[in-house]
Amino acid sequence: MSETTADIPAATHDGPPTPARRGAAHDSAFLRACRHEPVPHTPVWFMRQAGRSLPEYHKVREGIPMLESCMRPELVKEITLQPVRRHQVDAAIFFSDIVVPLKAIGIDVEIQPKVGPVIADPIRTFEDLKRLRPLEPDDVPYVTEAIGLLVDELGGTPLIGFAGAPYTLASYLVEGGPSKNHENTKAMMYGQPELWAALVDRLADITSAFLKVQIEAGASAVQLFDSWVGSLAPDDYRRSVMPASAKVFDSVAHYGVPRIHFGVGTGELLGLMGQAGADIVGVDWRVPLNVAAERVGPGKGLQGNLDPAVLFAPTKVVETKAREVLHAAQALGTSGHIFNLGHGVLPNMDPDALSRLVAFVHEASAR
Ligand code: 1CP
Repeated sequence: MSETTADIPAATHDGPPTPARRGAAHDSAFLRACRHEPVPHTPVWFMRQAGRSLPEYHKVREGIPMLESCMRPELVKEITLQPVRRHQVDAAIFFSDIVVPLKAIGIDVEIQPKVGPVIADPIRTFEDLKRLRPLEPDDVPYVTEAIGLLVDELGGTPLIGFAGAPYTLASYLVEGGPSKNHENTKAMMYGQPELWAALVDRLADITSAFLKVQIEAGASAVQLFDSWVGSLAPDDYRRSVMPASAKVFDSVAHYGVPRIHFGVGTGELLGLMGQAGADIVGVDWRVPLNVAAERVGPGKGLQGNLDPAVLFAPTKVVETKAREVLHAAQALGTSGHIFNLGHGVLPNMDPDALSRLVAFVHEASAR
């Protein structure tokens, strides 16, 4: 990282008084680790910690469709805070979804229970691209409002904003929904490279705008989820995806907030994902962190990487495996590691196992 959150020039923000608000979290273990500064303990949070396995989440969401719930600031605040209260994690992740900006510009998308995002009219032609208009802050006023409420309430706990990366968003838009093999997406990428380049470039602009809204409203860090990019070979990633993801990282570089880049099954892409512009690279459970550190190279932090399925094993096993993660992270030196799962919390996970894991990581890494 070239800048720290302390260096954010106030003049670059014309929205709410963000640097001062973010300032409350400046000395948190999470932001210190992002800046490679000494930490009192390894910070920990979980991807998909909001929602999913928490009974209090299912209670407040009852009868409210997923995307509608993302548009209600008080509800978003409550759901974002639930895992912070319950697990004592070191960071909150904003409750939203990667398809929220697409819905906000008028794409007909729904999140179907137990399925995921479903797009009524997939994007397959240059004509279809016209539907992907730029995102303006006024398209997502509920995001700005919810983050304002949250930052006030979170105090010293940092809030992570996020967005879907161009490849992962493109996979939903082109396939029309979740897909195992991404055959239509790859057919476009290989067979119509100009259309593909135009698609991911538009998505880069939408994603950049969505992250900017969150940062200007007070998010302390951002994570770009390229969940499904692990299905690509490195050369294809470099040629067809990296320019669009790099555009996103560049567009928010001047804010000086840490930028995390995560994908699943991306062992072969870790170096390139760092080069795309991330300050911290998220690693799934397939690559030990000491190996990931070599692939990513010096100067970048790492986030991860306990296999989520380990949480279904007895506590002793969870602790042994968590200790192995902490041990492998020592390759990074004394800081620059954020403990997380190698992918999201699973819906049927025992919330108490997650709380125990947070306490264990704090205790085992206390310095
Ligand atoms: O901690 C949190 O849960 C924060 C909010 C959050 C985040 C960070 C949600 C709420 N979604 C996401 C990101 C997201 N959404 C990703 C990237 C992260 C990842 O890889 O897990 C992806 C790929 C999506 C798309 C999506 N939305 C899926 C995956 C479908 C597939 O292709 O397999 C699903 C199931 C959703 C719905 C969704 N989003 C969020 C929640 C809590 C849910 C479940 C819906 C519900 O509770 O009704």
